[in-house]
Amino acid sequence: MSIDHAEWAAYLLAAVDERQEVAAITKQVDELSIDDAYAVQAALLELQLGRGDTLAGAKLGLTSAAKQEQMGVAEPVYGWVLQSSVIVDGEVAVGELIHPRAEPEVVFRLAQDLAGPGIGREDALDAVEVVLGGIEVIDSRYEAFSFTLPDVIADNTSAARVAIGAQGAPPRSLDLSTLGCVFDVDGEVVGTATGAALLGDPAECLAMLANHLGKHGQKLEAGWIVMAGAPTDAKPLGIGTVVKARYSGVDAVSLKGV
Ligand code: 0L1
Ligand code: MG
Repeated sequence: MSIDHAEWAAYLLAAVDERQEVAAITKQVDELSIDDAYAVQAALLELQLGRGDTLAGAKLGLTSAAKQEQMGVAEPVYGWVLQSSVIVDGEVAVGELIHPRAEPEVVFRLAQDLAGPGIGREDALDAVEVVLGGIEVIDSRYEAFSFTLPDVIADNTSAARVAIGAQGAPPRSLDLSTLGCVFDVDGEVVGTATGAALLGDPAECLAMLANHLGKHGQKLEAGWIVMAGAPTDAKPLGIGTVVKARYSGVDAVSLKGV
């Protein structure tokens, strides 16, 4: 039976709107291919843009062993960052979400468009204006935060909110594979990693995303932010929880659940 991409996109958007977890798509269909999953993701984006939202950038997820092990999924995934998801004030309204988790992110802001195929690490770095620290709030729309690879792709890779540090650094002023990250929850260190956790180098993640989009005739655009993925696992974010991601060479980011 063929997959109705628009129907499943509406199903996921209703879960977002109603703040209600829903059964994974793969529990309800015979097969959800990776291509179908990205088509559902595209249909979901179309619905969100149709409501007046705009694109702030793109993201990778599951680019570190820590995240792949946490979620039981062994491949990187790609998604979109909506302007409405970008947090500007250091607080996240937990009641707007289902079961949010927070995770540190290495973030690129692009000075130039970047279009695959054939993009390597150096091409990717050429397109970057600045490297920033971030925290992503993910919020799977699926029951118990549990899914297969195609499910999480359809669900725009659990994207929900992102906060970005004020001051970053030019990409070639940093050794991205030794860029340090310490993740705190309520003042306690819960995770540590270096940029090498992200496919050996976060710039490789950026190149991978540009090449993935190139296969679909799409590109990363100047001015966008791109999240390279979380180098540590994600932690639950409740009301009153304060999470902080500290980085070597770029500003720290804090977020409080309210
Ligand atoms: O953790 C998850 O929900 C898996 C999807 C990828 C999310 C991410 O790493 O940004
Ligand atoms: Mg993430």
